[in-house]
Amino acid sequence: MNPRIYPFQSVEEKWQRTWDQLNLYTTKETNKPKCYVLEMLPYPSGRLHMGHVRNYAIGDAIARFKAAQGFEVLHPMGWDAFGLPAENAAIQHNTHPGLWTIQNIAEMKKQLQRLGFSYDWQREVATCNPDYYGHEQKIFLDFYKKGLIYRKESWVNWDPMENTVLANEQVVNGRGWRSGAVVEKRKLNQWSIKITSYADSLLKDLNQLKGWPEKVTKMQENWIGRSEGALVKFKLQHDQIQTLDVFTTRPETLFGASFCAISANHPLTEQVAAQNPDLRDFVAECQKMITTEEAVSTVEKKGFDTGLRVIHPLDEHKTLPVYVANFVLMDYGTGALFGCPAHDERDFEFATKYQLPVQAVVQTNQHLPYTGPGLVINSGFLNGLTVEKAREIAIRHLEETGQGEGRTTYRLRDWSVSRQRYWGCPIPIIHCPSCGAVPVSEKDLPVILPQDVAFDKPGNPLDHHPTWKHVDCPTCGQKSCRETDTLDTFFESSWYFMRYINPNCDQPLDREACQKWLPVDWYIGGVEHAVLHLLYARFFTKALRDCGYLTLDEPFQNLITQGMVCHETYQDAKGQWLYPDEVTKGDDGKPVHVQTGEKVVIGRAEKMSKSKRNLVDPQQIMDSYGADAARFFILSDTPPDRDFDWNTEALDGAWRYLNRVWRVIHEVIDAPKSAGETTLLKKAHQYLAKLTDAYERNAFNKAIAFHRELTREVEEQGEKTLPDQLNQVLKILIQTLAPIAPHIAHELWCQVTGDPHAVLHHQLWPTIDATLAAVEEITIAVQVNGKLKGSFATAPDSDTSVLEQHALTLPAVVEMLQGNSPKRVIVVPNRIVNVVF
Ligand code: ANZ
Ligand code: ZN
Repeated sequence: MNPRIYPFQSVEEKWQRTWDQLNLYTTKETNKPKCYVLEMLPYPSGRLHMGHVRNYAIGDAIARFKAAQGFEVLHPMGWDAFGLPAENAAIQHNTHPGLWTIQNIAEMKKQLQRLGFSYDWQREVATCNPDYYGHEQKIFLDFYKKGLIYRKESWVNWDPMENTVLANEQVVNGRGWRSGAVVEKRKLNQWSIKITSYADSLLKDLNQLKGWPEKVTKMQENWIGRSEGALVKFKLQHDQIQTLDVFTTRPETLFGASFCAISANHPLTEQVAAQNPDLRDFVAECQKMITTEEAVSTVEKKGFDTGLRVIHPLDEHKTLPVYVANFVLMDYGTGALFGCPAHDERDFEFATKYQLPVQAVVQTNQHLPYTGPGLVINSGFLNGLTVEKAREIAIRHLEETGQGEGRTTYRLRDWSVSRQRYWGCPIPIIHCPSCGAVPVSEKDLPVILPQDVAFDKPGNPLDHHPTWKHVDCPTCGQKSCRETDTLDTFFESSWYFMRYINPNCDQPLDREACQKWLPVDWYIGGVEHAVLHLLYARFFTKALRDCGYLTLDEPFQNLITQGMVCHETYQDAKGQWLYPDEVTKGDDGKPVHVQTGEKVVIGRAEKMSKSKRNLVDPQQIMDSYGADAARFFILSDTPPDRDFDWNTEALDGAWRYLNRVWRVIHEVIDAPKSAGETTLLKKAHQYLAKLTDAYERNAFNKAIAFHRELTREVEEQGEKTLPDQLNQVLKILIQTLAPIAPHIAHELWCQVTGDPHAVLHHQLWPTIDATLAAVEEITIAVQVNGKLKGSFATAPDSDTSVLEQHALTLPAVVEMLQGNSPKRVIVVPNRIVNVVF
């Protein structure tokens, strides 16, 4: 064996086998502090993609670093195994969704193991297993008994390609999030979860999530969409007992109201439509439309005058027309509004179209519609007040006169969980002709999916199954039917991380163990889950808490949303997308097709996707460079939360670097020792301090850069350094590489320690020797507009942002800025900060 070339195949295979035999990553019950590191569980599509590799490389680096720091780490993995692709595959390849899924899991598990991630495989969970979804059915029943689940006929988003209902969250720009098909509206009986009853605590508790990226908490805040305002009751002119209730955020503009508008699905609309065929046509037209807010906001505003009039609550001599309008959502507020064209753009557009009055009630010298602050005018007792004050007074007046009240509304909708699909968790309900919807008895759980299903016609195979759904009512014994809807697969992913804690528990959750292990300390996954999965999982935690399973409010303490893995795109002359390995450099250095030699057009880097073929298969990388190089590469150069641009040179570079570490360590161990005093040990502790800090902040790209520098120092000074000092240095070098490249690190560890059975994973992180790590301080001069104003001492090579921060807090600088922010701050590293304002 040539010791100068790192034999990654044999080394990686050897250690993976050994780790497995030692059960090295099995979490034990110890007295060590706990650390739960979790990566979002994958859908078993069949093969890992680079996004997975990045996600799990980040998680594994954290898990290994925490273990080295003395934590008892829980690091599980599982499969989000229900869902539509399995059914589609079954239809296309004439196989069974379950079989397809199991095969995919086996394939992907092999790949994960080949990457050497430190998962505790004994806790593996596949959500399509009755062992899992049976407990989920119990949770469903618990929620049902708590009144958190209900069934109602409602308008739903129907994906005509997937033949199923979609949640609002799954409609993107009016299309199905997965199929891309234009979504239609249908009226169906649906099971829904009352996530709205937790709207307030889901919003308030965002404050607790200090370890989450701000952009994610912001997205959730917007999604929950709390609006404060009032409910106003307008009396109908023809029937003054009935009122039309509207929700408004701007009750202070009531004197500027010139119409009311109601949804096409409002009960009042139905009343009028019963006698008005034209209105019926208009309603039908509205119902075809997609009613997600984004769709509604862009559609042309249309209305239909019902002929009804309502009495103005603050001026009984005034009446307003009532329109049915296509922009009024039935499931927001009360499904009705009053329009104030002078101060709302949409109302203005509507009023212009239907020639309704535009009366300004907030003073402005800008043109209408004006939506800013100001003093109220043309509004009787509200005149002269600020908008905020007038709002308060208007609400008090409405309350005192019994015409309304203060009201808070949320944009968040209840979560509709019914799916008309086979490959999902059966909803444990039986429909009895006399008793209605009856929960399946707990002793009859799990309700297991039948194996023998056919996909030969559209619709739900569970519904077509000859026997499965026919059962007797648990209450009265009458012939009844099982619910044939299955649950949205987001249901499974809302609680899997609690099941890992004790996957064999005979209850859904092991209360005591959850008490110990939750919350998850680090959760890593894609930002595309910012509002769906992450909101549902938060809701589940609170609902399960209220069902007595847990005592905690929030499931995920720290969240890392990793950026996408991007690659440039290639197209041939005909516009066909090409795979990266179909492209090479021609004689003139320009890109050409490998086979035809034809010219290739390079497009900018975009998220790797099948459709654009800008993919690199992780398997190929593992085969040609090894797991460590793949992991090292995907963590270098870019912080975890940024998009990662593929760079083949950097991949080669990662591989070459690991070889270099290998060679350098061998060379210095083997060198004849004519050693003396060097600065290497001091340097090593200085780098150890920087590396530790980088790992603490999950700045793996920084850690890698520091590691490269430390290797260079070892290369330069290693052979001249005293053996026992050198030994310490090499250990630091190896241990600080281990979270990212654990195989080579373990092998080198055995060589440096001379113990072929040493287990690096059991080694604690090296302790920083503060005296050795101490760096002389340097002085940074601080100028304001080019004049010297002071100075401060700091460590050499401090970040520019650190220097800038420090300079801006100097009293002399604060005084000169007087609370203004500087125009520019120029930092010359290690020397000077110049503040310009
Ligand atoms: C009168 C008014 C005057 C309004 C004004 C705005 C400006 P946010 O802030 O998003 O909560 N609205 C109420 N219910 C609605 C529904 N079901 N569908 C569509 N729009 C509805 O929006 C609240 C505002 O949206 C409410 O305040 C109402 O119009 C409208 F100068 O009431 B406003
Ligand atoms: Zn019955």
